[in-house]
Amino acid sequence: METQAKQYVENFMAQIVAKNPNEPEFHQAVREVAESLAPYIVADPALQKLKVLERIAEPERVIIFRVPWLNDRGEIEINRGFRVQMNSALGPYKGGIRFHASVNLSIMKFLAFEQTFKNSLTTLPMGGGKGGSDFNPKGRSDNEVMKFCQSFITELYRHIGQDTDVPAGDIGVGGREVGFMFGQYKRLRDEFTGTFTGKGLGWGGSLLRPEATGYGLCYFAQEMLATRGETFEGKTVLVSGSGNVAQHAAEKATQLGAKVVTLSDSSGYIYDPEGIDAEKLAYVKLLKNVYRGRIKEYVDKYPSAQYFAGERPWGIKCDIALPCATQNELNGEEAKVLVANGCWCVAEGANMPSTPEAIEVFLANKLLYAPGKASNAGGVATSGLEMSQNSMRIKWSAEEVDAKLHSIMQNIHGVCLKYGTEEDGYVNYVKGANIGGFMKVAEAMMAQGCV
Ligand code: NDP
Ligand code: 2IT
Repeated sequence: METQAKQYVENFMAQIVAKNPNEPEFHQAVREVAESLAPYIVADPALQKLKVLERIAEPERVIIFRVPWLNDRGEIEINRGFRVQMNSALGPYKGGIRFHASVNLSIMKFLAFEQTFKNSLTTLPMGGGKGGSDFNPKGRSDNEVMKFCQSFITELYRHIGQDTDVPAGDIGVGGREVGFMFGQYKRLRDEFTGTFTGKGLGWGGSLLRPEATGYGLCYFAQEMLATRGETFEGKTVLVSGSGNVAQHAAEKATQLGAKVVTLSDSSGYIYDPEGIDAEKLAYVKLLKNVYRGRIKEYVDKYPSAQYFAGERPWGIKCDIALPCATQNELNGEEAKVLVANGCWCVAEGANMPSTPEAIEVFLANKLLYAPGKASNAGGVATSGLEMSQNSMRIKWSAEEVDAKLHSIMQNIHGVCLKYGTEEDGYVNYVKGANIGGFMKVAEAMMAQGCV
């Protein structure tokens, strides 16, 4: 069976690579899932005959479009917009929008593919999608960001809707950008609906949506730690990134008694051995979200910290690592350093931050290791809760949303245990999340026929 499964993966991946050339991130995400599923697929003639995985790896629709807009100097700028509508077996396409210079079709497809399994794990009725643009918001005025968002939506609006496709934020897209996109969408459609999530709290947004990915990550990590009789209390934690997910992961880990000692951005990282407590984090939020500054400015304010330009935080000794910046930000060599320094738990806030080589190191050393599609699902889960509140025209309290988020993360953890526990008792969360996420999508696709 094992050789048959390996052969299945190689044949399947050869087709994926041939059909989707120059898309390394997409190949990486698909291979990981195919490796987890292969033993099931080779044992199940129905899955093979109905080509379920083959269909899941082919987006239902990809929209690529020109985004022309006028900058503050009156010049025309042209960006490329994307929306990958990956899978609608479980509900309307759902997933964030990313604005970053690196955005391309491969990155959009890998994110939409991951989103399909993640959304399935939440148990909420959401299909998988992702969108974005190679627009770089850094250094742009509010006016330029608004102009760009309006042009982006002037094309995208015809492809989305509360029952069709519901975008949200991701890298480079937060409350400000969702506001501008929603405003233009509402203007073009002449409808006030829940077509976007991550909206402002005064106009349809859900309480706790901004916090949800980072908080959910820590709730998931709490469950992982509990399998070894442990908690966050007194643990040293590395966080990478300093955006939405990183800030709220650091906040919740600190509330749970841990000491968070790093944050980063694409220019470098800061190490504060005394810990980034609530007061320091309030400064980080102001610095990043209001002044849109760089993390190196932290050391001007708090001289107890050091800044390391051009480096990533994985060389610092820790118990727990929470990568919360971007894909492939933690490689095999860095994974070995983490393990050598005594790190025993890695939970991903970002999407696919660990390279395949890093994952191999974590699994070989039997770390508690959770892939993003399980551990960062709290963000999209709370987006699902925002959709429910919008449809019902009601607003839940922060306590209600937090309780639902908590129980969704506990449930995802339970699914990972169910499908990922190996013979020796080790929990392979990669396997657990991939199989658990796939099952529901596959059953729905088989029931819905050849579509
Ligand atoms: P933000 O834009 O708020 O923050 C992104 C952070 O990551 C910034 O600190 C940024 O630094 C850093 N970063 C971005 N690109 C790179 C890069 N190429 N190399 C190093 N650092 C980089 O985004 P989010 O916090 O929302 O997203 C972070 C991750 O979490 C992404 O992988 C996203 O897909 C994932 N995620 C987000 C969810 C959400 O609800 N927002 C939900 C689930 C997952 P810099 O300012 O220098 O670019
Ligand atoms: O990667 C993700 O799950 C997100 N960026 C959040 C998507 C959403 O629709 O809330």
